[in-house]
Amino acid sequence: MEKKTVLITGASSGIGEGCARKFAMNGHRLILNGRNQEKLKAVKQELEEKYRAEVLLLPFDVRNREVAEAALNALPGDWKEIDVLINNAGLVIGVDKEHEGNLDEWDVVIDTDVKALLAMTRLVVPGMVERGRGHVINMGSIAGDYAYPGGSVYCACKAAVKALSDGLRIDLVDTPVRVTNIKPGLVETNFSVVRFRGNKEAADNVYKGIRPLSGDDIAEVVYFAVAVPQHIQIAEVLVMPTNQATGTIVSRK
Ligand code: 8X3
Repeated sequence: MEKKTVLITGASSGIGEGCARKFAMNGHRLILNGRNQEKLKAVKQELEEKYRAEVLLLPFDVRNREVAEAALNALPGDWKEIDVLINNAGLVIGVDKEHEGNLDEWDVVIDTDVKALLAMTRLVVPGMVERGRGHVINMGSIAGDYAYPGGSVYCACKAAVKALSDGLRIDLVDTPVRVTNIKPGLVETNFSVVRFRGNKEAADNVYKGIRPLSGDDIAEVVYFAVAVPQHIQIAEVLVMPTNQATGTIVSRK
């Protein structure tokens, strides 16, 4: 695969960091977005030292549309020519029932998982269409396939990611730009720590007795979808641990 410019949101940890590593080790150049500047710097340093990767940092909160637009406009020279947009930034806070949860927290979740993904798409994809090349990877989830207890808002957001991916693929059908929705099951990252509001023990329990996937495992799938020849569009991938079958059916030893 020829060298690509890859923009990853939420790249300071987990799946985003895994994607950064995978693309860096294969000689691509990276624009890494995230809120935590220190963590982003550490990722950049690692990728530069290990893989001599070219890495540019764009530290901002994806929920802030104006800042996102200004940051993208300020990209130097041909760094503006983004070939791959990985809309990875996402989170959930809490496992509350739909009729009991905190609406302010849900605003954060919906703004990040849905509205920011849409805003980044709106900012980056017109250039892809103009240049006649590009690939949007949206990080969906098994949670978008069926709702589960305590997950209704998150599940709704990931169902929205599926609809946005399908809709974008329809809107781009007469262009060379490809759209892929990756839907992971259990992946051990900081995701559950945030979901359980910092309760590490509750977060660890999610992955107890099963070998979960890692951010690097998901990065393999993302990379595959990008690396296949241009006439192949991997539309959707549902990927989970071998001992997981659905969002709620898991065998633990
Ligand atoms: C996160 C996976 O299993 O918590 O998208 O819904 S799960």
